[in-house]
Amino acid sequence: MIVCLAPNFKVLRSILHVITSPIKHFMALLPILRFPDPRLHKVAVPVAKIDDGIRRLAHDMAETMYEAPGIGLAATQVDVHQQLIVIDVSETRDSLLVLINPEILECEGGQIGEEGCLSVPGIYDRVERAERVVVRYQDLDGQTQTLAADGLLAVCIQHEMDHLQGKVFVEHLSKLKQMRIRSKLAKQARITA
Ligand code: K1U
Ligand code: ZN
Repeated sequence: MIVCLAPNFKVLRSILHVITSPIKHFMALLPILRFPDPRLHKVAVPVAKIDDGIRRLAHDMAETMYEAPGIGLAATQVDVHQQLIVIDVSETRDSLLVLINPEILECEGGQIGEEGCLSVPGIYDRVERAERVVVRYQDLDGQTQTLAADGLLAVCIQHEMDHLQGKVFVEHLSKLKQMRIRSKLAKQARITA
C-alpha cells in the first residue's frame, strides 16, 4: 500500500481554520468604512475624557489594524468620530502608538511616497507630505506627549490625521484619478455584492 504523505493544503487550511477561528471570535474586529462612504468625511471631535471606553476602542482598533493588516487606523474609519488614531510602522508589529487629540506643532520639508488606505482597498498612489512632523497628543493614561517623526511614521501620522479631518488620501490626487478610483471601487462593489 502506498501512503501519500504530500501535504494536503485543503486539510491543512481546515485545521488552521479550526485553530484560529475561536481566537478570531474573541478579537473585536471593527468594520472599516469604505470610500466613498460619506461618513469618511465627518470631522472628528476631541476626546473629552480618556476612560475605559476609549481604552477599549483603542484596543479594538489596534486589533483591527493588525488583522487587516495595516500600519495605521483612524477612529473615523470605524465610524467613531473622535480624535483617536493607532499606528504601528514597525516590521516586528510590536510598537503600537495610540495618539489621542493629536496636533501638529511643526512640519518641515517634503517627501513623495506611495500610500494605501484600508478604506480604499487595492488603490495605491503617490502623495506629497511633509518629511518631518512634531506632534503633540495624549496617551492612554491622559499624559501629554510630544513626538518628532520622519519617514514612514511622519507620512502615516499625516495620513491618519487627515482621516480625523474627514479627508481620504485619494483627495490629494487629481480629479481625473479620483473619478477612475470611484468607478473602479463601484465595479468591485458590484462584483462582491
Ligand atoms: O489609514 C489607513 O487606512 C491605513 C493605511 C495607512 C498608510 C499606509 C501607507 C501610507 C500611509 C498610511 C494602511 O496601513 S494601508 C496598508 C499598508 O500600507 C500596509 C499593510 C501591511 C504592511 C505594510 C503596509
Ligand atoms: Zn487611510
